[in-house]
Amino acid sequence: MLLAGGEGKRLGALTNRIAKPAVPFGGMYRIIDFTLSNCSNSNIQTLGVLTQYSPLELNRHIGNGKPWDMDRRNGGVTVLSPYTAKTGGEWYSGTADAIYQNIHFIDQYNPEYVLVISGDHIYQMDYRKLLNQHKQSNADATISVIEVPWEDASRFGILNTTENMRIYEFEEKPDQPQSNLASMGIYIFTWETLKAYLMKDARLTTSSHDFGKDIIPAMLEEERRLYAYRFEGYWKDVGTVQSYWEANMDLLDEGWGRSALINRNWKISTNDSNFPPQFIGESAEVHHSMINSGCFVKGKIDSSILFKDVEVKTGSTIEQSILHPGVTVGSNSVLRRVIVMENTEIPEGTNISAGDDGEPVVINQDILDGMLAMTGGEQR
Ligand code: ADQ
Ligand code: ADP
Repeated sequence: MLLAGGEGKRLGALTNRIAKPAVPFGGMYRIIDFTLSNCSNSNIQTLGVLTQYSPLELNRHIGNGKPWDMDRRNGGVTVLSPYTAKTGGEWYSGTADAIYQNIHFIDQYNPEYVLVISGDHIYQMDYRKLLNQHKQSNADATISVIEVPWEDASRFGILNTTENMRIYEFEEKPDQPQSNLASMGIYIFTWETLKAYLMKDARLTTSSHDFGKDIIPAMLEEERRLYAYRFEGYWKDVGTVQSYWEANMDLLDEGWGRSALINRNWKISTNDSNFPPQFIGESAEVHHSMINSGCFVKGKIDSSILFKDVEVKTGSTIEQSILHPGVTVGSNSVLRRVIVMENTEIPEGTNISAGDDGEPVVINQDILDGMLAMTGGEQR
């Protein structure tokens, strides 16, 4: 069960119209492609995707699931919006409620175990290893964990384990974290146990119906067998503009970027249309960047990611920036640490730079028009 319904307020303009998992990522993908590809590479054949906020583009992207080998008659991918749930017509109030409202969907398959994952993480993980550990330790729940920098710990569910990885302490986003071992929000549950807890939780008027806030603490309280599975590797929750920008820039790192995107044993699949080959003009200079097809480059590109069908005209410089599909940059413009959203037209001579320390700037046509009106169309 893939949770893809959060609003993603902290991504600002990027999620004005599209759900966070559908935000373009890495030159030709969307954020959710990494998780969907983990599912197909782990040989998961039945997947429910729980959507809620601005699901249109996300639904279109997932389609019948063919890119991820989920277009099958039995199982495959099913998009579960709040209105398709049995109790019907009510929005999912929290992550646990989203699963609760789809109990009948899960029961159709009579599973022994259920994997619960998020649509907004960048990582490569074989869920079969998580499942193996879960079975071996005869657990009620197994939570995938990773060590995070201490200064970030209060953004996560933080836990402590015994030597054999049994969890004895868990706190959702604590003000004063007692450890830096963080829940990745990736769980395997023994279905019978989870179902009982979901049904009990649904009756509690004081509950926020959230896995981290309610379900896990309730299981711990009753001394259920909760285990941690240590994940080794790259993992990033792309919940903020800063982390979205960093995760994109990380792909330009030859080590991780290469293993992430060109790994023949772990293919990242997406739903993408064909564009003609990119054209790199005579005056162009391109360094340390990813340029997708259909691009028309005559300016200077450094440490940047250009999605399909982007045009950068002569005399312009693009640095540490991310240009979504269909963006055009007029001549003699400068963009530094800027994220430009789909189809934005940047006029000639525009200069937009984020400071080195602050968050990167996010621009769409409305924001840009506002900026240009303020400066009377002059350079800023
Ligand atoms: P958060 O990331 O803050 O913490 P949350 O906001 O609950 O978790 O979102 C989890 C996932 O569910 C996201 O993919 C979100 O889009 C989706 N989602 C949220 N509300 C939903 C709804 N009503 N319907 C459908 N989908 C919904 C969680 C854990 C922490 C852990 C971090 C790791 O609670 O313990 O440390 O993930 O990122
Ligand atoms: P917010 O906290 O900004 O209201 P939400 O994620 O709760 O964000 O909701 C996103 C949008 O969906 C908002 O426009 C909100 O009014 C609407 N919304 C939220 N819950 C419901 C509901 N139960 N029924 C109908 N619309 C809802």
